[in-house]
Amino acid sequence: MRANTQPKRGDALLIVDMQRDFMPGGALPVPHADQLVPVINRCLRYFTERTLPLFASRDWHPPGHASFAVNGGPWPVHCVQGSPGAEFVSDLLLPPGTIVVDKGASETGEGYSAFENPRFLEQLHELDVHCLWVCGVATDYCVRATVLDALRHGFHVRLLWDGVAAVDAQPGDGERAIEEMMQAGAAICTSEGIIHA
Ligand code: VGL
Ligand code: ZN
Repeated sequence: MRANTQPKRGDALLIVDMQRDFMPGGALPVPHADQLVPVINRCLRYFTERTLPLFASRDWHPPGHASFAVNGGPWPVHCVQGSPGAEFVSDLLLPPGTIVVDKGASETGEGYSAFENPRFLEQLHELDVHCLWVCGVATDYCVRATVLDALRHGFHVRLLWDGVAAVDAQPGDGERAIEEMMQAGAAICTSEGIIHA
């Protein structure tokens, strides 16, 4: 099941939505999301040392976002633009060159996929990226939507199995999302596989 090869030229790391509101105690907590931080930091260091591109997506909603329960949507208010909950987790060691991809920034649209921001695809092309290594939250929402879009756009995807966490609103949602991403062509790998191979 594992497909570990080392990140190389043409590869980039994408960290999905590692923001305070998605951590335990936040507005829309993803169980165990805080435990991803050391894993993702190790990946960040690996990519940084090899000067490979780093992207960090950010859920970045206006107060009137359609996904909020107060506006008729499924979620509590979370990741409101400029609010403390929308900040990246402070112990995530994002280097200055990290490219931030905001999504969900208009009132309509679900805002799950980083490809909803058209700049993301342009930047991937500009930097000659062909393969995305993906980690972050949530496996069953933004990670899933972003990975499926990346595959549709023709990118290779390596999902960092130990670098993602799921909401699991229904038990098994995260596992089913991983299965779906694999069926669509994503390879599953681990941070251990990158660092110790
Ligand atoms: C997300 C639900 C609502 C995510 C964002 O980052 O997976 N999930 N907004
Ligand atoms: Zn959201």
